[in-house]
Amino acid sequence: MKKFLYIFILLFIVGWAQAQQRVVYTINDGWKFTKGSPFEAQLAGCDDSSWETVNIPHTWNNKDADDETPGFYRGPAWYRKQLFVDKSQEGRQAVIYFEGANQEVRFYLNGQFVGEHKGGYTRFCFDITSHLRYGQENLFTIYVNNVYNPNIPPLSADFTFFGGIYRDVYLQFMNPVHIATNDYASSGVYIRTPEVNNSAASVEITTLLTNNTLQPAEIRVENVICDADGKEVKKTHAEIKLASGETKTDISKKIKIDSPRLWDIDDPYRYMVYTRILDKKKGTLLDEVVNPLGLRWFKFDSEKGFFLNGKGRKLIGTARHQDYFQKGNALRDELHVQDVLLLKEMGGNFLRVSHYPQDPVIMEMCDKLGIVTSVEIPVVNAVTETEEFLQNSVEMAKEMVRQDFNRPSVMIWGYMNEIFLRRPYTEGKQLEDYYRFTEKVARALEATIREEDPSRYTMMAYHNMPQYYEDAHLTEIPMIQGWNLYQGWYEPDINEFQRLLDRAHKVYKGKVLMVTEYGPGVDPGLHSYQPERFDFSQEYGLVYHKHYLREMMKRPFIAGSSLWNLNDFYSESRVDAVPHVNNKGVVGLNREKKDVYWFYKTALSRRPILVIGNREWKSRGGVVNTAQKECIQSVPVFSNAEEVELFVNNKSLGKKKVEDNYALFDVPFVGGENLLEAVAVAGDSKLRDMLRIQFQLVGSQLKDEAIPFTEINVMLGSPRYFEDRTANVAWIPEQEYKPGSWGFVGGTSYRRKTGFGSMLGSDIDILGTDMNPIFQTQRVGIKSFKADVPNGEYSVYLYWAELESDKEREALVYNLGADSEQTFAGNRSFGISMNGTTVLDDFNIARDYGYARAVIKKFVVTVKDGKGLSVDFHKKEGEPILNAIRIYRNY
Ligand code: GCB
Ligand code: CA
Repeated sequence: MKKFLYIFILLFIVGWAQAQQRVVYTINDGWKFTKGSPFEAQLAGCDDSSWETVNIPHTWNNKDADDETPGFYRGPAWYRKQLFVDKSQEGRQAVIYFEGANQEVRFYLNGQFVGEHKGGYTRFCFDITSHLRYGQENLFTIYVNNVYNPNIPPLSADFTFFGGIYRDVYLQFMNPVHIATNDYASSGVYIRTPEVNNSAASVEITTLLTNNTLQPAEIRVENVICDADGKEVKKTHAEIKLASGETKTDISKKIKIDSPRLWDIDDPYRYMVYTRILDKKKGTLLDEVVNPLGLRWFKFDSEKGFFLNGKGRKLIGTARHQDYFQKGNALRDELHVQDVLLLKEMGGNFLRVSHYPQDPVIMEMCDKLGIVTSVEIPVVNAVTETEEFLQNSVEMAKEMVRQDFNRPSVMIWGYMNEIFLRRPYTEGKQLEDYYRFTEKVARALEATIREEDPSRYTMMAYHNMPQYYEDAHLTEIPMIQGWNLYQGWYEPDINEFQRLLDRAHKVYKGKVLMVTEYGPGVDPGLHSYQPERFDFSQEYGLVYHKHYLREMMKRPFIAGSSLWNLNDFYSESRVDAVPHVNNKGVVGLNREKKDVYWFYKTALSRRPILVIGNREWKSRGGVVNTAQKECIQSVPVFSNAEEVELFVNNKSLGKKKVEDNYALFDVPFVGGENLLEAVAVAGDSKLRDMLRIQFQLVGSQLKDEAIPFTEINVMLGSPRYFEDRTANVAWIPEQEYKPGSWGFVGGTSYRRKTGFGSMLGSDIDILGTDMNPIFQTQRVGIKSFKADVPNGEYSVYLYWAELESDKEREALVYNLGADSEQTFAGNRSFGISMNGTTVLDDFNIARDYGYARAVIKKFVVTVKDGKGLSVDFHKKEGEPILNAIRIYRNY
């Protein structure tokens, strides 16, 4: 009786389990983690009690990105977890599925090696059926390393290679007779649309089927195409016999859909395809997989650009890195979702998913929102001349294509970004061989992708050294040429941009052209009314983007563009206004919107827009320059209305015509709070925007009682304004001293030489501060800094950093040819006196602090007898310097 009951229960459980569908859930939480290689970490005996506990998505480099030490941990690490697996899953197929881990993974289950994967940006999975213990705890151990491996791309790149399991991990359980999971971690279903037009579409569905039981299986395969409301539109079926252990392909051809609703940028309509397999006799459902189906046709034309469903559409959008403030690459899904929403809100219709395949959620969102995409594998900067490198690259290309095969948004597959940026040789036979090998890799990738998916286009992105790519025949190979252009940034002449476009159009006749990258660095805290390249100001950002957008729009042969970049991102070896961060994003690492974001949104969006720019500049400052004791500074108001009116503290400044997406108003700011209010009419809608700004007014006559002196914060050698957002201090540019006022006496602005021309100040990372900008510019040869402040006691802070090193400055790798030269300042030493009292006699910054380190000295000075303050510099050796000064009134 007891035995009977037992069998009954067992039958019940097995029967229930078999009727069950796929079960998929994440196993992200509570992993034990350690860097390094502990002894036998995959075995139960290894003591992990002292390891950290972490959740996936996880990277071990997120803190490295924000600390001062150059470099980041590139080495091995281990994750371990005991995980109870339900008894009810026994007898089913079990798979562990990774959305991505950087960069090499070895997976062990209950002490046994299960499988490995190479490459940090594609998905992969392992069958764990035979290793699992059901109704018990199982020891999952995962070895991951992000060590440089010459055979795994990328070898080098302008982004940080965050190590870890930085995307979700899942367990999947399914019937042993199922839709295959082992085809490059794809869905096992490949949907093609050989013909689509307005009246009809034909669909072809290929399904990989696996029988992992010991018996033959007779199954029925069904594809049900449903519309977005879930109503059945078409259904196919086939009957198939699978021998034990066999995998077979079922192809359902010529499924016709009449009057299809198309997938388009403005109406990204998706059908869904339910692929099911059923037990032929019993009719029970064995397995089911769902895929999106977008019906669209598209083409790229070398003269007229891009066409979607027969309509010409200029593709305008961004590239995107998977970074977030202090998280590195370990982002939860919502953060990915937010990025595609930001792009859509900006009016973008194109995403260059670069430089690597990204989280599935990104692709889902692009499908959903009508964003055309190009996805690429991370073969960046250079190749290694080995068969293994070539093979790994080809494998990555297959993974990429198969994993996102069914995405209606994907129209381009990319490979190789600026592959000759880091050529290991510059001439001779070695260079010749290197070119030949790179060409071989390119041809292998092109052939692989075209064979895998002839329905899409291929693309490669070049940097502005066309000769290299021509010499290696790389300009001929892909269907689309992508150009990464930075004229007016790395190269001085912004007008060279359109000349290069016209050249490419002429020289590469018949090739489709896209601008795959362009953009200047912008620090939201920096502003300038004399914007110039490399100043990282919001204003230069506008100058640059305005020019590029205008020139691209004029040229129908430019099929599209992806500005660099949607968001700021971490690049450990980079030194810009913010250390280790590439700040070419139109939004910041925390997704704060810069003025250039509003510019694009206004230019691209069809909805009425009115936004007062400089939104994030909450503490501003400036010197009185009107008789009414105000300071006039310009503020952009972004709008697609014809004209806008701006009120400042309830007074109208009149109406202004909008040109190039914004109107620039000269705003008279008063000290303290200012209320800006913009109004405009666009079509039927009345638009209004408001902004409050704190303004720190500095008198031009410091003894002026109408503006009592409290403090001034001045950056020397610079026309830039900088907002210290931590302490809400407004830094203002220097001026020359005039009696009664304040300013420098003598000297010149420091400019660093770059490969082409020079830049204002330096872009080296200043150690010991989080306010690089106030140390990156300086006045060289300064004689005095005078301020005719009233009598009282003052704190005087002097700011320095030695910007000139005695070592040849390491060429900034990613400066695209703008190699820097660093000259030695010589032995710089000078004296300083305050109102005649010597405070330092032999001040040698390099000697006492070294190169590129922030030095701040605070002095307390009493000003008497109406003499004001004079800080005087006395030359001993080399030229005296000063980077910034803060004068703060104590009493
Ligand atoms: C490029 C690279 C990209 C860099 C960018 C830059 O051309 O393709 O990876 O981040 O330039 O900012 O220099
Ligand atoms: Ca995810």
